[in-house]
Amino acid sequence: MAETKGNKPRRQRLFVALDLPDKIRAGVAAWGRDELVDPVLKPVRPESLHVTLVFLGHRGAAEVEAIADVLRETESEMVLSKLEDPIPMPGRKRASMFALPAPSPATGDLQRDLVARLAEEGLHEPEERNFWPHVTVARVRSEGSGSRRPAAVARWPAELPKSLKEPFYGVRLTLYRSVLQPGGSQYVPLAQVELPRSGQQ
Ligand code: 2AM
Repeated sequence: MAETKGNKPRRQRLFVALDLPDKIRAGVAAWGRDELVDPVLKPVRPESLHVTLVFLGHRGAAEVEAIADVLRETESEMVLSKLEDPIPMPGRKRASMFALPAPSPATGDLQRDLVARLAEEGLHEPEERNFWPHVTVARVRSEGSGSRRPAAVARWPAELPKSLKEPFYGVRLTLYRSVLQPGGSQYVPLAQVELPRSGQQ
């Protein structure tokens, strides 16, 4: 159950993300303006582009504070990452979203460390599936008339410019609250940690 109803405690939909540097976010947004143009696509807002590290689901206020504390105890340095060309998920046949894979051993290490520390505090149950770092850039609207099946995409997004495939550093961890809205979810930062440069902890 989400948000508030009657006297029920307010629960918030939470996730921890690695934020993209402004320059990368702006570059992906500019690419998206040219490429995420099929009318059945709903591009993710530029300010909402991120790599999800841990999806936490709906949590009460006390847990929000405890999760923020775990985040603040992160000892990782900034993590080297990179973006790859867009791919349809779960596959070409009936894509429900498009994502840019963001393969990075350092991001994987950071994700494992966060998951382990959250689990140790009883704040998260690790997922069975492997972590797949990616940036979701668009979701596909449903076919309509009550169907949940994604509509067919006629105009596929082309590859990224070379400049967007250069490695970059992920420099910030953010605990977000996701607020579901008709025009697309809005992500509200609740706690943030700047990751230090290598050798500057
Ligand atoms: P997605 O981009 O791959 O859809 C906010 O919704 C963020 O949490 C999104 O990045 C989304 O991933 C991720 N998310 C939503 N539901 C999730 C789930 N059940 N498991 C893992 N990640 C999820």
